[in-house]
This record gives sequence, structure tokens and C-alpha cells, in this order.
Amino acid sequence: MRKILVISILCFFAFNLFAQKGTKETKGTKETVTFQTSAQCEMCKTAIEKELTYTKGVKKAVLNLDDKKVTITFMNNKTDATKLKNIIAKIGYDADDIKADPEAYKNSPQCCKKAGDCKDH
Ligand SMILES: [Cu+2]
Repeated sequence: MRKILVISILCFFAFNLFAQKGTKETKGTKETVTFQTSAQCEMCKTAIEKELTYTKGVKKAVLNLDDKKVTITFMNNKTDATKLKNIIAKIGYDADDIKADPEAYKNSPQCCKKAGDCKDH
């Protein structure tokens, strides 16, 4: 009889642990953010959209070349706005207040340099 009691207590604790884990991993909700980027052309658009689309938690990323703004829909339990801005900066483009990584920017194609940096623009 005592054994059953011990087992049920153990089960109770195990269940509690499981339940706690469940609440920790919140489902998250969809969030949409828009950043001003330094994209110049179709190539920049593809590079940024591709990088973001492959990022964990990102549902959708669309860059509008008219105003150079990227709109990103993401799950807020997987990533956040700052992380997304840093991803854009890491591949050589500005994202709002986060400036492009100088190394990545230097390596980007000529046409993708900011207007003024490139004679072709
Ligand atoms: Cu470009």
C-alpha cells in the first residue's frame, strides 16, 4: 500500500515538472516590425529577404525598394526586433539605429554600396 503512495507522489512531482516546462515554452505571438534599411537594388532586396527568411522564428520578410523599408513578421518567442536588426547589419546593411557591419559592407557588390559611396549611383 505504501508503495502505491510513493509512486503516486512521484507521479505528481513528475507531472508538475512537466507542466512547468510547458508553461516556460510559451507559444508566442506573431509580431510585425518595419525597419529602415540601406538597401539599394534588387540584389540587396534578395540578400536581406533571404537571410531573414532563413532566420529562426521569421515567418515573412519583404523589402520595399521604393522606401527601402523591410517588413518582418516573426514569432516573438523565437526572436526579437533587436536580433533581426543585427542580422541585417551583419550582412552589410543598416537597420534603423543599427549600422551595417563595416566588413560585410566592404565586401558587398559595388552596386549595393550606399548612394554617394559608389560612382554608379
Ligand atoms: Cu544592391
